[in-house]
Amino acid sequence: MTTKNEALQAWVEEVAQLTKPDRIHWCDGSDAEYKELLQIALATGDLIELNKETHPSCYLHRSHPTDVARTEHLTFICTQNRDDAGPNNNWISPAEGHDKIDSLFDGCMQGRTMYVLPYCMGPIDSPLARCGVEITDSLYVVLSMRVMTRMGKAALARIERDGNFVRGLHSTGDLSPERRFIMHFPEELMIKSIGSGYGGNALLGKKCHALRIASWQAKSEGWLAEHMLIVGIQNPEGLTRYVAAAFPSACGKTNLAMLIPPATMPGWKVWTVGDDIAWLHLGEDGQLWAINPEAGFFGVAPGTGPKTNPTALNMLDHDTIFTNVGVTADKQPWWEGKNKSEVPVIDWKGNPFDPAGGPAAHPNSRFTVAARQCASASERMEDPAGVPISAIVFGGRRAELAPLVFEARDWKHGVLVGAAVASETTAAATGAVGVVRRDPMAMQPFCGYNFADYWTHWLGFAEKSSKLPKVFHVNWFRQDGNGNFIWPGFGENLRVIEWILGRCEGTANAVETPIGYMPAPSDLDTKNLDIEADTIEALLSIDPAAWQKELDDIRDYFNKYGEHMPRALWDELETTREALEAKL
Ligand code: GTP
Ligand code: SPV
Ligand code: MN
Repeated sequence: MTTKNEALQAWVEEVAQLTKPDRIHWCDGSDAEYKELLQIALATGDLIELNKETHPSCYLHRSHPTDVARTEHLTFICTQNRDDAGPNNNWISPAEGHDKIDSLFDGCMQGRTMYVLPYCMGPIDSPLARCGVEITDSLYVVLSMRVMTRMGKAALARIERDGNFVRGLHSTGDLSPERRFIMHFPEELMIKSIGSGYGGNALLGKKCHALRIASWQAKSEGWLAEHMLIVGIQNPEGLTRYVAAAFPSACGKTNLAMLIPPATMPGWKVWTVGDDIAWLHLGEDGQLWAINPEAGFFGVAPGTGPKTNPTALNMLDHDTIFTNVGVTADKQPWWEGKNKSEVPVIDWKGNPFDPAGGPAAHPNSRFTVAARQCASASERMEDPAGVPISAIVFGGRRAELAPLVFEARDWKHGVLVGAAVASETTAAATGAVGVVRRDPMAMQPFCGYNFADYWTHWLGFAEKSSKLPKVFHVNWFRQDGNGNFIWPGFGENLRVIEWILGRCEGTANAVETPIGYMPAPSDLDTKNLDIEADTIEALLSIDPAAWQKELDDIRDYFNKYGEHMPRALWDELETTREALEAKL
């Protein structure tokens, strides 16, 4: 199979000349092809078959031990003007970038097969969907992209019809961190990634295309590409409202997207539309409409258990690829928090498990599974128009400071609330874990251009519509002095969502505070919730002195963006500061 699209044909030939593969395989995405590639992956050891009885068609992949998370210091945005990439990105010029990375691609596929993967991000018949082609020499990437995107024939047909597509070139190279780069050329709609086989570095449809390149396109075309889950919340009266929420990596998006209402909240239902990425467009009705560009979930395994996320656990017992989890004696996948009755005997590196040597599953071990396997999958997951968003929720992992929930005064204040998100770092990226860093809109690793221009773009929506969603901030991760979470989280988070939707409908009460509107303890539904009154009090109060320090930190951070900073954000910060000072 080759293509009628001459630009694509020419690019594939050009890449083959550079990388010198033994064979070229154009993927059609069919079941027969999947079976054939799976057999090769099992023979090469790229995949290991798990227990056929308990986990039919489930496989384990072990990545190189130095290649288990995104590597942000090796990720670049290559634009003509350095300013366009902004202080939030690593930058080198496109010419230098191509030079540097092409020298690593030279001959890197010798003796290997080069796979050409046409894929579509978003429902194949959606005008909001976009296509790409990834060229890779990794079978793990091929098999994962088939789950995570609409990959194959239909995508190629769309590319041949519309003409445009994002180009992604990937090779695992020699896996050496010294020769690992993930480069983006937004002006050319191109991605080049070498030296890593890990998810976010290698499955180019996901963070590289659907966030970094798409955010760049979204800016010039008037839409938003965001690191957000999309979830439908159905109340006991049967009314469903959709919420989009941006939390940094490993801070609870998949869990909220698949939340199981607590037994104490009968009649509520939760419908999953997406768990990681949302593309948002203003509809003709003035509302913000969201599609999930992905077709699968690449979720964090540790902590996924029968109490925390049974919906996820239940979809993982067939047709799933696991990456870097442990294994039990009878070859079942295992990770910390999965359940208490099974025990791991092999760790994520493939060695006999020794509890003294760390966890059995890598803290950033993951599952890759088709969205249709999710019991709470929304019937509108495939809707070409997407779903209308009532509320945008920002959040972070903050042991201190940030209350359980607050509401922005209006859209512009909401942009400040998003731009001011900070969160403790997690195992989703290499580097220290548990350090608070600024992560605006949960997009620090993913915004493909200057954050200040991005905030200007966000602010601009205020002029385009009067029906924008309300904006909120949540924190499920407040801790007591002993490091215990004081909010039960998971299913109980629905109580906070209930208040949020009540605010959107105009039925829930709030008190005005310097940082925005907050529920008084009596405004939050805590019926049958086993929690002390003073814990609720602590979760719903703010410390003005600590917040003043936080505002200083936000100011210092914004100063890095110099002339690019939109005036309106400084004004919002000043309004907040004045309100706080009045309380001190
Ligand atoms: P990425 O896929 O990296 O973007 O992560 P994510 O935002 O989807 O995070 P996910 O839902 O996978 O959660 C990450 C970790 O946080 C898991 O170990 C969860 O068990 C834990 N977690 C999620 N929600 C909560 C919560 O409400 N409270 C607490 N304490 N932990 C939570
Ligand atoms: C994240 O780190 O936010 C993820 C996993 O969702 S990755 O695809 O590796 O980016
Ligand atoms: Mn993510």
